[in-house]
Amino acid sequence: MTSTQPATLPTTKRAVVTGGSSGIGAATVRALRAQGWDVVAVARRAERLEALAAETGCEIVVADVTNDDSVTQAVTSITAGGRVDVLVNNAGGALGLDRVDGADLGKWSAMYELNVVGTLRMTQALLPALRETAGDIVFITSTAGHEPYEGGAGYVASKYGERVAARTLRLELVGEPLRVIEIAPGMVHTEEFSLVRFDGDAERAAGVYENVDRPLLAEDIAEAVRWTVTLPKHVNIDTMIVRPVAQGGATKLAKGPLGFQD
Ligand code: 8X3
Repeated sequence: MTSTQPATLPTTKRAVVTGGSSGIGAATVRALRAQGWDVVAVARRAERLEALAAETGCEIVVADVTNDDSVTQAVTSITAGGRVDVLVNNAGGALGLDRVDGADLGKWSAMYELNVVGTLRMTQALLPALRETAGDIVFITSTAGHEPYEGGAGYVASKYGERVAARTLRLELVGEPLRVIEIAPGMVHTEEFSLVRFDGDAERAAGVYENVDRPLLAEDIAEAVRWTVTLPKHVNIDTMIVRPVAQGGATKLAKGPLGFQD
């Protein structure tokens, strides 16, 4: 009689999520944990990570993707703890909404350092481990990496840079069994994205979403991540743009009720 049991039980997959302590990152940690995956949440804020670990059972590593030593230590600890099947490059953010003629050079540099160089640093450091598992690298870019908007140039430039890094890496990895997946969210109402962009100005941050009928939630993007990394391995979702129904483009946003139910 032929046994229908596999010779060995499937190995639990293990993902690393940067910017894992809040927003899309934390939602992705929850979504992959709910799928039965082991997940390492990486972020700077230990207290938030500890709360997420208590809630989800994820592993946590306190690290700053903009710092070489911090990433080296983090990756040493992550790889000592087991295999890495997926890296979700989610850490990132926007600073300000300044026109080019008045832009703050420091903010442009900081966004490039975080969104482009930080992502590169984590990707380079985990690539050997990902090669061992024929893993996936997910880049959470933005629709800002696809089209400019007034006041957005510093963020847009950094997200175009991140997107180009992802596209180039995909070309360079052809012939190896790794997937490079870009998920580009449009308007997502998270706790911190606009608050950080406007330097803690809660009123201005709330104004971004005012009268917008259902901006995306972090969970919507987490579901996109979960779906793309659980598809059969021969399917690579190259680029996925996700916007709320209210948004037709970076500068085209409906205000007021749209008259539909989820
Ligand atoms: C967030 C989308 O439109 O604020 O990445 O740039 S937007």
